[in-house]
Amino acid sequence: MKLGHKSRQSDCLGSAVYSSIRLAMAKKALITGVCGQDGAYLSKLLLSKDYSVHGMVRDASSADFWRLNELDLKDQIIIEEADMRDEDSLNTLVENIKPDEIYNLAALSFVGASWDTSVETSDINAMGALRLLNAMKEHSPKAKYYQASTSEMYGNSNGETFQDETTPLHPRSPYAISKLFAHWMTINYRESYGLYACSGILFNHESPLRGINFVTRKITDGVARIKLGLEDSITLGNIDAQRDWGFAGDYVKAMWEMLQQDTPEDFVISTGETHSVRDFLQAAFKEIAITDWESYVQFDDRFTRPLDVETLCGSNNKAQQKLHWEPTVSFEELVRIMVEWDLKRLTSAS
Ligand code: G4F
Repeated sequence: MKLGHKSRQSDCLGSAVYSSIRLAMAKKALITGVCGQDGAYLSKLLLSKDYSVHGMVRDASSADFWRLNELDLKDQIIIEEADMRDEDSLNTLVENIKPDEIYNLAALSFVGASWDTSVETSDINAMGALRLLNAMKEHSPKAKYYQASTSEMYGNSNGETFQDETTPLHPRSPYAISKLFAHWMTINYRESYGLYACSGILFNHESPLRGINFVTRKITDGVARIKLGLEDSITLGNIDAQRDWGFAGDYVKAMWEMLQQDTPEDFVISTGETHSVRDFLQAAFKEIAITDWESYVQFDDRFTRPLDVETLCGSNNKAQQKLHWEPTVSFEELVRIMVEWDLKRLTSAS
């Protein structure tokens, strides 16, 4: 008995030592915006690769960890407090962690709200990225930096069918302009200081972890509520807008790949297919066997924007060639996954 106990104890000691050696040797990643959709999927990916993941939040006592809890990750992440608006907090954070990789995902990301929050949006998305780049340059210049850039930067792209890394940028919202600043600062710091800093120009990417104010989740949640008799319609704005929608779980793999290259470069990440909000509605209602979906959809001007981007469709050729990355979830599968998840969630809540 005793021997067994001793041996279990030494096993425990052995595994504790092994764990701390592993932790000391593990690559350290800092993720800003860890509580968002991409932060959660990226954490999952990095943990599966044995990274030690430091997730930055502004205030741990009020942060909403539902996505990390949904993926059962919360206890595996080292939660760090800092604020994209506070230079000192970012300097201290980067100096203390000395991360190998920094993923800047923190942003006010809802385009529609950015006209009303233009100053805060610029402070967090644009100046925040600059503050973080400065912190990295000062305290961890060998780190690799990923900037979450966006297809919103293209605007209407003068009728070009596909947008790629060379397409001219013409942003149409305060959000897109704030991201454009961060995008160019990332390029500038790479060229000026030789930092490993790059941007992923990600087209729309969705999942069950998407916030409810984005059109895809609003639709799948609404469709599930209609199916369960909780609501009788969905109210939307411009349903003729077209987007290139992929699965967020695929897109975080591209972020990681970008930081594993020999030289830092910017990449478009997209599916290469575009669909209208109408198409999304039709596909989502099809999942609950409703074909006359128009009778369940209402229009309200409150959900339109002063300026909208009409069509986005990205060419992912460069990512395919250099990162060997391609999307694995089709448009129809994505819609199905999201509707099924919302149905399950609402059924178990009732
Ligand atoms: O889902 P959305 O709000 O996404 P949007 O504006 O394309 O931006 C998303 O993708 C970007 C990447 O390209 C990210 F950078 C950004 O942070 C965000 O993740 O709206 C999609 C389209 C728009 O044209 C919008 O006008 O749907 C239209 N729409 C129609 N009715 C609506 C609604 N959008 C929302 N959110 N709510 C509606 O009721």
